[in-house]
Parts: sequence; C-alpha cells; structure tokens
Amino acid sequence: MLIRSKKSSEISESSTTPESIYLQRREILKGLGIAASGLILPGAAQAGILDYFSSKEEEVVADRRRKLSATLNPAYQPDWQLTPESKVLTHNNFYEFGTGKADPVKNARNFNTEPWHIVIDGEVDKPFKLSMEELFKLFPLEDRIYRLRCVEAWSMNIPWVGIRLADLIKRAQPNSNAKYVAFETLHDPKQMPGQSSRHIGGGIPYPYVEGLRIDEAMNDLTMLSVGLYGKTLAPQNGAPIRLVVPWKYGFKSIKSIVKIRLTSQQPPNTWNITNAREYGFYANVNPEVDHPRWSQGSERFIGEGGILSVSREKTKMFNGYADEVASLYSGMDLRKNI
Ligand SMILES: Nc1nc2c(c(=O)[nH]1)N[C@H]1C(S)=C(S)[C@@H](COP(=O)(O)O)O[C@H]1N2
Ligand SMILES: [Mo]
Repeated sequence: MLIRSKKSSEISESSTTPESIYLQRREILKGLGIAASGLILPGAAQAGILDYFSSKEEEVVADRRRKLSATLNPAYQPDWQLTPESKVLTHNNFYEFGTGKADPVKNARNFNTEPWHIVIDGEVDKPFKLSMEELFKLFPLEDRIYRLRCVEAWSMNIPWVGIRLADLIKRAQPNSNAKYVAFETLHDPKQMPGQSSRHIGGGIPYPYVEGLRIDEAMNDLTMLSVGLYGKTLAPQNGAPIRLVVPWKYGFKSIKSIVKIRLTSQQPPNTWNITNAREYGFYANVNPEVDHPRWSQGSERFIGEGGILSVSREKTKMFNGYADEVASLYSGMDLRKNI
C-alpha cells in the first residue's frame, strides 16, 4: 500500500504492485537463461528486484513451523487452485518488518513469539488472558480454505488452520455494551524494526490496530488463524496468531495479535488513521468501488508457476462471500462506508 497520494494518472497499475514486476522479470530472465540484472527499472523498483533475486527461497524460509492437527471443515473446502506455500511465505505485507513484499520473510526470521499471551477484555463479564498453549487446549483447530484479497489488487487461495473468533469471544461473555471488537498487534520496536524506523516501517502509526463490528466478529467466517498449510504460522504471516476476515481487504486481517478488546464505540484502524480517504473502517471487498488510485474490478491471482501464469480475475462482491455476509450490510451505503 502506498502512503503518498498521487493522482491516478501519474501511477501505472504495475507501480501499485511492484511484486508483479519482479516476478515477471524473474520469469522472463529464467526463460532467457540469464542472471538478474537491474537494467530495466530505475530506483526503488530495481532495488526490489535485486532483493528478490538475491534471496534464495530455501534460505529465507527458515522453517520453525510445527505440524498442527486440525479437522477439515467441509463447508470451507472449495475445489480451488491453491497459492503455493512458498509464495504465501515469501510475498507478504507486514510493515513492522518492512514495506517491501520480500522484507518480512527476511526481517521477521528471528522474531521471538515464545512465550505469547493474548488478552480479551473490555465490555465483557469474564476477561481473560491465555497463553498459546492454553488456547490450543481450549479450542479445537479446523482447516479452511479462504481467498485473501489485498486492497492492492492481488489475491491468494490459502489453507488456514485456526479457530472461530466467535468461540473465543463467547468465552469472555460480552455484556450489552459490546458493539465492536478492537485488535492490537504486539508493540516491540526492538524486535519489529519497522516500529522504530520510519524508513523501514513506512511511517504508519504503531502498534497496528484493527476493528470489527461485533456481528462481523461473530460471523462464522471470521477466524483467528494459528497456522497455514497444516503448520503453525511463520513469523512473516503473523505468528503466532492473526485475524482472517475473508470478505474484507487483507489489511483488516491483523497479524501477531496480543489484545482483543470489546468496546462500545467504533475502534480506530491503522490504514483508516493513515489515509481515511483511501481506506475505511469496513473495507469490504467491492469491485464496484474503486480505490482512488486504481481499479478494484479485477485482481491478479497468485497461483502456481511464474508470473506468466498469474491470472487476472474478476473481483467478486464481498470476495465471493456475499451469501454469508451481505445481510450484515443491508440498508448501508457501501459507497460511503468504504
Ligand atoms: N500487524 C500487521 N498486520 C497486517 C499487516 C501489517 O502490515 N501489519 N498487513 C496487512 C495486509 S495489507 C495484508 S494484505 C495481509 C497480508 O497477509 P499475508 O502476508 O499473510 O498474506 O496482512 C495484513 N495484516
Ligand atoms: Mo493488503
């Protein structure tokens, strides 16, 4: 997500999505059988390409992940082509570890997530604090395949492992003032270089925060993920626990959560604080409402193979989950409530 505002005429589609440039270039270079040279693109884009080329996947995907046993939820096993695990692990948005897509896998490598606790408090009768071990004992895990649609117009199909957020919230017994749910990422500038350096972290406010309306949080689709591809989350994907809200743009799916608070007022969310004109509170995937700087009508699906096989697909209302969630927004103007 670019932070600076530019007129849409000044920005080409590819410059909103540098990853497509370097993936494509890599594919072309591979096809030609030559090594990467940075001759074509200037400045930052070139640095991105060189970065990506110099990072051997096996090297950067230091595997600290543990196998998880989870039950397949048959309601969420669509017959889709999955995004390969290697791409889910190496193409990330996690500004605490750098703003480039290839930064988090490198910079989060030594991110220490043990011990980890998550607190649930606010407008509840039974606030509690859980270690990850306690969470694993209390809640059975399930496997669900969801589509992830980033506001930058790329998407992936990811097999998540996790629990229903609703189950965690119910355990805290929300009171009648609980209208929203606020989430907060760990604040640890020593471990998260983007939190101590504007240069690395893009200058957005930290800790990263997000929010949902209570009915959105209680929807069956809304998950707290602790893993993907049958293993615990890698640091770059938001270890050890992150939100997954598949009908909303990816920035709602906040990573490395330490706090969940039930509130009576709508909580702030990081991208809305940063640029309210471009990013709202709801952030429902909506092909009919363009981002001020690019179209949301279609997306590049990141699948198997190189960029030449990346397909441009039509973006679906609510990211394809309209049957499950459209009723949450009946009577709301979705052009105003972006
Ligand atoms: N704390 C935190 N959570 C975050 C982000 C971030 O920068 N910081 N980026 C968001 C965005 S824009 C997207 S698209 C998804 C990406 O998740 P992934 O890297 O696991 O695919 O994480 C979201 N959660
Ligand atoms: Mo995103």
